[in-house]
Amino acid sequence: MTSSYVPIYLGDEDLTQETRDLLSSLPSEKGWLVSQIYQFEGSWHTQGLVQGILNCQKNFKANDSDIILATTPKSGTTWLKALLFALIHRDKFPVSSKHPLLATNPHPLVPYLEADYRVSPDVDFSELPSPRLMQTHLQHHSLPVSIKNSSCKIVYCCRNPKDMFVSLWHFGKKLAPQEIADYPIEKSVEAFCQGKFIGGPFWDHVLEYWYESRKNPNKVLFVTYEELKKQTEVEVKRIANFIGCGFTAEKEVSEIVKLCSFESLSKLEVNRQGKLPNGIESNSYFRKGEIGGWRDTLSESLAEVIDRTTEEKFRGSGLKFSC
Ligand code: PAP
Repeated sequence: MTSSYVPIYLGDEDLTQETRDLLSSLPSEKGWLVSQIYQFEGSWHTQGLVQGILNCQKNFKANDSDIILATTPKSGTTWLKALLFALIHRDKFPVSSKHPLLATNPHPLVPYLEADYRVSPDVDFSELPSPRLMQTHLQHHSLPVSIKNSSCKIVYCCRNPKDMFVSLWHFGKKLAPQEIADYPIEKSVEAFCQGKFIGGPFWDHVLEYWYESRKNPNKVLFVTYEELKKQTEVEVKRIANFIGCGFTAEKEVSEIVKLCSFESLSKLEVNRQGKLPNGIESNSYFRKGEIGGWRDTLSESLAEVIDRTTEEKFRGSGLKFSC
């Protein structure tokens, strides 16, 4: 089903004059997912998100103890929000029938920086329990300066581009106005490979965090959806050690992994029904949760187009996706 709904944080109302002036100087494109996108600091965004990014860059002050989850869209954000929330707060919220993740979708539990700054330029995160956990889709070079200059930690997660594209494709079809929902998949793949979609280009996003994680492994942890899926407990322990809350009991690890699994979360009433505060249906964030699911949607020739782009962009980086 399609709707003409645009999530609040992508909306184009109430832009400041400063943002309007900036937008008029930026390259812009019509296209896939939303009617107009703008290239700001090398990445493509809606007008509303440009406003949110500017507010965030200006007003967000990171604390040394903060944990920032950075992801490319549709690459495991919901899953990692759940895992990180459960890990960080496991003393306060041990896994039990009263765990907040059983009653609340992971998204409202973890602020989304540039979207929250879009909705309210003076949003205040000082009330969040320490260590504060927040999420962003920003490229590394666009992060607020205090994230880069403080000792806060960045957990980065990306996913193989074909599954990421397909996940975004289905999400977009559910949310976008009719004329955009009918956008041909061939043109969407083309836009994806040119990087011209919300949050794109994919490869530049991944490479920046990849190199940062190698340069500064205590600051940036590089995680992939595929590794997290294949060896969840190993990866969750690696993440826990990185953010300074390593495990002593194996049972705790398996309980958290189970609580946050696709199978558990997607069955919960709270994730099957209703809408999130951003206006998006909760179940939009739980589709298949698989590796290699792109085969149901992409023809071999379109998959090859994405593979060729990946090969070109990742050449010499040491990075590879195997599916
Ligand atoms: P976002 O960046 O817009 O917040 P994000 O959560 O990264 O979205 O992506 C949603 C994808 O993660 C969906 O993938 P699919 O379309 O290929 O199915 C969704 O199913 C998957 N997902 C959500 N929760 C989990 C989970 N607990 N475990 C594994 N995959 C998950």
